[in-house]
Amino acid sequence: AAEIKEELLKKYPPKVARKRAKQIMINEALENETPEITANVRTIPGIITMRGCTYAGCKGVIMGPTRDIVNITHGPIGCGFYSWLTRRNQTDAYAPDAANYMTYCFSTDMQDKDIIFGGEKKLEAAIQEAYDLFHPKGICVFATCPVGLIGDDIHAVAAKMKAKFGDCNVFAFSCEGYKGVSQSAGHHIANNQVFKHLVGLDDQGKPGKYRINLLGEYNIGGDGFEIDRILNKCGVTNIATFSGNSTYDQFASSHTADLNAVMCHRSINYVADMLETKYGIPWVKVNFIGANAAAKSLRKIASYFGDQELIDRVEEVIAEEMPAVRAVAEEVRPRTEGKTAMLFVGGSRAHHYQELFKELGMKTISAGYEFAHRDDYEGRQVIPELKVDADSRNIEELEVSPDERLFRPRKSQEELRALESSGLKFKDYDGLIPDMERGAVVIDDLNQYEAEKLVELLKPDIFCAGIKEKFSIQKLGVPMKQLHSYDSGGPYAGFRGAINFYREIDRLVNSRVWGYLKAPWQENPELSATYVWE
Ligand code: CFM
Ligand code: HCA
Repeated sequence: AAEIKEELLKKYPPKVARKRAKQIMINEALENETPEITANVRTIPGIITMRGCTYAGCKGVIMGPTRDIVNITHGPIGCGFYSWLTRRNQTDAYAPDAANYMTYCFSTDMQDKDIIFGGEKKLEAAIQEAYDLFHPKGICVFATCPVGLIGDDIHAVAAKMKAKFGDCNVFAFSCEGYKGVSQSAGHHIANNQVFKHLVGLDDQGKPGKYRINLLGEYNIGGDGFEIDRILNKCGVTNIATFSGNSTYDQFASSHTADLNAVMCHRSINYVADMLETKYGIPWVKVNFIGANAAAKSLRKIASYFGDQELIDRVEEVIAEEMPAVRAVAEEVRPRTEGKTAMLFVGGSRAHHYQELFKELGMKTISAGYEFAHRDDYEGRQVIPELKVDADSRNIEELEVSPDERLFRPRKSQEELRALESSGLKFKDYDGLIPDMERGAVVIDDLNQYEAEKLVELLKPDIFCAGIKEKFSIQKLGVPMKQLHSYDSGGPYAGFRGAINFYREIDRLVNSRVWGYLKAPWQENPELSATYVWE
């Protein structure tokens, strides 16, 4: 395995190789010890990264899936267009009274003259137009790179319009693309503003006996619909999903839930902490990707509430759902057993999807995140030792204290301790590395060059990543599955999702079509355009 790392680094100039060496790790730790990896640092200039920008993380990822807030991109049109539903986040537009603005792409469409003379007037007019047309509950404004550079005060414009309307919550996000090292900074900026301007405004919330929020689930390919189906069946009420299939009112009443279940740790773990500090809601990590993982998560939620009625109901649901899942797994497994996978996705799927591959008897030989932090690799125990650098200091950390009116501990200290000693872990996430086999290659912020090299060296049966990687991998003769957009498939969460995934992976790893395909330059070497140094 060490040779693999050496091979990956061989072509780099020494300084680049030294930096990348800290982000490439062979999982060869001693027992009970997780090796350290460098993460959440700037991509080296010149490298073709898989990452996106801070604006993408804020507007596209976190706020994109909310249907009844008008999201206005203040910037050139490309930014708004790129972040317009490319993520395949779905919403239930048939819900009663559902206002759905997700099919629109709102942008101030900045031009050269706005860059020169300032864009605040144009932004004000855009907010007014959106209000007049739709009368939405909320309007959000997102800054793009040029807005940060010219210094438009988007927060002042938003505050002015909010005061003017009186019945529409207008707030803004300083999520200029260049602001952080990746999308991750954008998640934080988005979540902070939602927490400050929206959470806690509505004390009603849906009624129910077992009331939770689902944090870090974005309803890609309908994953959230399947999770909601399962929760409903168990009798668990989902007050708010952050932010798949979400609405303004869900966010506003999320502080009334009694438990936060955290799915994507990277994009939202700090919100779970803030909700606990301010309102007294404990949190647990869950994972609904993989049938066994989903069952485990349901049991975790049930054990938190501790009612025998719920515990029994969850077991009934699992017993009802599992036979169909097992039947497909058994059918497929003889064809998938022993095959190998590589997973390179943003911040949590590279970990979560390993569960599904395990259920197919497949081995994840290499994986990594585009932009997750060390705690997502090594576990939350490293958080106190994380280095604060100029880039992370740039992202606001909210100071949160118990709310005088709304803080209400959901369980007493003794109850929490009793639950912990019975095996339920709060605020806990061990990260990806401990779940991976020894000798597996863990790589942070993988790039185009390394992706191709890795496939050439380890020849996986399937490679999972995003749209930028898709075609270059297929040209190497290896099947490629997008784990961001799911190509056009999904859902893959929950029990029905597991069935969809088993069938899809069976088709992919057992189809020989990519192996037969030759890229034009493989058939006609004169097209390979090799640069010859004279
Ligand atoms: Fe969380 Fe996500 Fe992901 Fe993410 Fe993303 Fe995404 Fe992703 Mo693309 S919030 S970190 S910023 S699970 S958009 S729904 S698929 S990179 S692994
Ligand atoms: C983003 C969104 C993205 C991109 C996916 C991809 C998504 O990072 O801005 O590269 O295929 O999930 O749509 O992560």
